[in-house]
Amino acid sequence: MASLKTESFVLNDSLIRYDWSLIEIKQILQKPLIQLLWQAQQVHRVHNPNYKVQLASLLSVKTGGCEEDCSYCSQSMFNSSDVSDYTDFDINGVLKKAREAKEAGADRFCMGWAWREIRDGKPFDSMLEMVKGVKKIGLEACVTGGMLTDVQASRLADAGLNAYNHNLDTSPEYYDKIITTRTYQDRLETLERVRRAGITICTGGIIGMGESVDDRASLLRVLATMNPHPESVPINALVPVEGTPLQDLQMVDPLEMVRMVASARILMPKSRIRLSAGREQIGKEAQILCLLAGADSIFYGDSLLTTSNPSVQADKDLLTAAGVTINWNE
Ligand code: SAM
Ligand code: DTB
Ligand code: SF4
Repeated sequence: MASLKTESFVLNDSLIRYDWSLIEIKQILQKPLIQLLWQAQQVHRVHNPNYKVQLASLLSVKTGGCEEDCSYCSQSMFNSSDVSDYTDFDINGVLKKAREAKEAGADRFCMGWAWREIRDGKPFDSMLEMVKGVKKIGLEACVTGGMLTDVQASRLADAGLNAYNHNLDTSPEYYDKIITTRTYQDRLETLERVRRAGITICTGGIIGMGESVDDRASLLRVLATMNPHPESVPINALVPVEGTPLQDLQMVDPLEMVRMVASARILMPKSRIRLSAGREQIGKEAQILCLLAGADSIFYGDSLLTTSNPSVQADKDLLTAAGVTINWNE
C-alpha cells in the first residue's frame, strides 16, 4: 500500500520567518500536492481555526486611460481593450456602491483608479472624501491608485484608509517582460511610503503570464522577506483580456493557483491571502482547494474592475458548499 510521508509541524509566532531563500520556496511550491496542502492546512488552522473568509468588494472609480504599459491590463493606454462603457464615479456614486456592498455582506471596500500615480487636486480630494465615507458606513477602506508621495500617503492615513493595494505583479527578473514604464524599485518604494504612513499594505501578483516556477518563487521571496509581511497578499490568475499583449495566453492550470496560495500561506502565516482575479475561470473545486490551502478572502460582487467575477449568489453557494464561516461585518 502506498503511504505518504507526513511532516511533523509545530507553529508559533516565533517561527514566522523573514529569511526565506529561493531554494526553500521553490521546494515548497513544487512539493507533491498532497503534502503541500497538508502543510498549508496546518498553518492555516493555527491562524484561522474557523476558516473565516473575508468578503471584499471592488469598484473601479476611474477606469481606463492609464499611462502605464502593464501588458495584462485592459486599462492601459498602450492596449486596445475597449473600456469605453465605464464612466467615472463621483463621491455619492461610490458611497451608494459601498452601502450596497455592506448590505450584501462585504466588510471591506476596495476602490481602484487607473492612474500611474496619484496627483493632488480635485480627484485626490474626492478620494479622501470617499475613504472617509466608506469608513463611516462601517467598512474597511482600501485604495489602489498607483504611486504616491509621503504627503499623499499621510493624508490618506488621516482620512482613515486601512489598506493600499499596489501589486509587485511578478518576479524582479520577469518584471520587464510585463511592464516597462515603471520599475520594480518604484513599486517597492511606493509600498515603503504606504507603510511609513501607517497604512497596511496589500501587495501580491499574477500567475499565468508566461513566467517560470523560479519567477513565482522569486515573487514569493520578495513578499515573504518583507518584515513585517504584507498584511494582505492578493493572488491573481491572469484573465487574458482582448486587446492586451497577453490576450492569447491560456488560462493557468487551476492547480497552479492552489500551489501558489498554499505556498503563500506557509510563508506568510498571518497575512490575509486573497484569492483574486481568475476565480470564475478556475472553477468551484479549485476555489475550494484554495480555501483549504489557506485563502481567507475573496473579491465579492459580480465584477472585478473591468472583468467579471462569480455572481454574489454563486459565491454564497460556494461558501456554503465549502462550509466556511463568513466574516459577516465583524
Ligand atoms: N493602477 C493601479 C495599480 O496598478 O496599482 C491600480 C489598479 S490595477 C488594475 C490592480 C492590479 O490588478 C494589478 O496590479 C494586477 O495585479 C491586477 N490585474 C489587472 N489586470 C489583470 C488581469 N487581466 N488579470 C489578472 N490580474 C489583473
Ligand atoms: C488585485 O490584486 N486584484 C484586484 C485588486 N487587486 C484591485 C483587481 C483584479 C483586476 C482584474 C482585471 C480587471 O477586472 O480589469
Ligand atoms: Fe494602469 Fe494599474 Fe492597469 Fe498598470 S495595472 S495599466 S498601472 S491601471
